[in-house]
Amino acid sequence: MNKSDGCRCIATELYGAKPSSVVVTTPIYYINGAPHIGHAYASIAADVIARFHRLDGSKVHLSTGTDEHGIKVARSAETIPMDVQKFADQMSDKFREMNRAINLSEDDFIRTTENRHRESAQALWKLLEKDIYKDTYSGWYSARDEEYVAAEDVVDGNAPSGAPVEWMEEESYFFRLSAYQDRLLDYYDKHPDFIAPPSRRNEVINFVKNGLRDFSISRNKFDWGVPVPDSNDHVMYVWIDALANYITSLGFPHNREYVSEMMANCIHVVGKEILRFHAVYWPAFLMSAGISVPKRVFAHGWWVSEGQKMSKSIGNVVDPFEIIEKCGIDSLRYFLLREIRFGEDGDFSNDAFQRRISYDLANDLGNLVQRVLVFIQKLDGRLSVNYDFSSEEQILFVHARGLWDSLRQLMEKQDLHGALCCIWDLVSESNKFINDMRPWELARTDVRRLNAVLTTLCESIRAIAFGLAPFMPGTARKIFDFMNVEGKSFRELSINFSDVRFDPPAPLFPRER
Ligand code: ME8
Repeated sequence: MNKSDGCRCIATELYGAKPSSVVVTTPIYYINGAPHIGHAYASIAADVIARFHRLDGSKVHLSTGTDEHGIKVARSAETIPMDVQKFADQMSDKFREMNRAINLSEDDFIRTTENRHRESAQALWKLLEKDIYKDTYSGWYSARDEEYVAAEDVVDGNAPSGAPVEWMEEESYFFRLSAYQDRLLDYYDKHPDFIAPPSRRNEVINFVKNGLRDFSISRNKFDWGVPVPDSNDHVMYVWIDALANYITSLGFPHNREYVSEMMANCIHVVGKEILRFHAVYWPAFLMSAGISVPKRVFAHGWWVSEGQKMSKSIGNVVDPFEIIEKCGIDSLRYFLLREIRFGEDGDFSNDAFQRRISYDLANDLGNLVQRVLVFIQKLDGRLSVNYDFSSEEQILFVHARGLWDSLRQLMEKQDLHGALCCIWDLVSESNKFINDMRPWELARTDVRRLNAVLTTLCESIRAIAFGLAPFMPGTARKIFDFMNVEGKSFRELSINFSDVRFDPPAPLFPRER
């Protein structure tokens, strides 16, 4: 490695600017209960995707919020009893609190009871009117799922999800979904990456191939919802209202061209149970309204707790606030995204969580940073300029410099788990490099070589911290602070380690709190 391409690597050169727009969304959550680990998971995943693209130079809009209408919420308020709007205000605040606790970098928090949203949902309805007609609905409804259930799917009075159903008979507006079957199939065919992970694609295609029925999109025996335009006695079905949040957040009904352009760059992160709403109903609505269909709907899996479905009656609901208080948010973010592939189901077990914290975080990453920075303290916190790199060092340099490109490829597919594994490969290689290079011996025998070894390790740690920044923003920041580059953004970070005054490090992951 020569002087010009030695350790003076400039992040912006390495990582390249990629100015494009990316919209990332979380589901908007029902407010009938307090936020739990499942909500935190979906939002953390969306946050990582958003942060990654921001660091990669894109203009990002991350939206989240609360889904406040519908029978489920109205009934929850009734049982307290409490005014439903007041109930909504209180519960929505709990989700804002969760966002602060999980370090969500949202650009917008949207509540479906806001005026801007009512305006947007009603404007969307007007655009759909050519596909809307009035008829009478009679059939089964599951309030817990806020979903109509086909008669053949009702078993012993329950929906496939296990939720009880109730018979409904009322005048209703219908959306002509049946007219979109071919267009949807054509769309899936031409956009093979629209539904992710790929394993979920066939499930949706088969559902659509089995035939789409028009479905009811209003209620008239109930008023906790967005009023249907030009109708005195109907409110919108909560899912039309809810899905519209994504365009409300982009400014709809104003500036429709911009909204449509942004939707084409949109990645929806949703749980697998609501994939159908996002990959079938939502694109049909958008096609009908003349707005672009999102780029991707990523369906993530479900967490259970200690092997069992989380439920209040079992008392095994994982409370994100408690874990964050005890172990810190970055540990939780890491565990959720590392423990399972994004898209698969997971089991939140305390043992597995503790194992990840002590092996991956404290031992592998924490010790790497600690060992290197403690060594540098032995050199009075400074490295001398040294471009005399051995082939072992050059190999590690190349790995470190290639990290972001590898992450970019994985993050294109929202492979968050793969990205963390890729970062940990570099962590392991760096730890192995320390063991092979034996800096403790070099400190006695060859200080010049010691400088080269430590410089290489700093470059590797810098790349690790940069890669970790979307996943564990607090930890990445701490590492950069130890390296005394406070105030510089990760992208600007220009490395000449001989200019850096290193501070004595504190442990990255203190074992007890
Ligand atoms: O469905 N494991 O809201 P919701 C993993 N308002 N993720 C989980 C989870 C678990 N055990 N439990 C919940 C709604 N989630 C609608 C959405 S969007 C326009 C409207 C996550 O409060 C998962 O992302 O039931 C799921 O899709 C979301 O929370 C559902 O939240």
